[in-house]
Amino acid sequence: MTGEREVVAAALIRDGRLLLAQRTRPPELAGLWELPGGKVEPGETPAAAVRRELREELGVEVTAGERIGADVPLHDGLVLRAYRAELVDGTPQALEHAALRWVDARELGEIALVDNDRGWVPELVALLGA
Ligand code: DCP
Repeated sequence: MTGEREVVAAALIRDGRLLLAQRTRPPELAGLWELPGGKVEPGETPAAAVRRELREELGVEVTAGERIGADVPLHDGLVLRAYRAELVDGTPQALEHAALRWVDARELGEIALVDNDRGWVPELVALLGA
């Protein structure tokens, strides 16, 4: 029993742009943009969860890198953590999201992110080299 279950979110950056995905659910989050990810399964490492979630949601192969930003406590004992990710193979597709966008630092500051991801913006802007 660990008590705390992790949700991973991936900061996939290419050519100075960050990949954002537009949620379809639940209704209160639909239309908002997030770093793609999801719950770590029992017995799974966070890095493996990043790889699995991006395979499922975007149809791409990635490697998971270092953590960025602060932990975000969620409901029900979940904690949300962001990790860098590098694209290894494929082109991201919105398999489970409404749409995808590659945003630069300026666009990241203007887009409607889910509240939970907003605290990471300063670190993300720094990674985008703005
Ligand atoms: N979440 C978030 N920001 C992200 C990714 C996730 O705030 N960048 C939140 C939304 C949910 C929780 O984390 O409250 C779990 O995310 P998902 O619903 O996307 O994860 P799963 O698809 O793994 O969960 P399930 O299928 O159980 O709904």
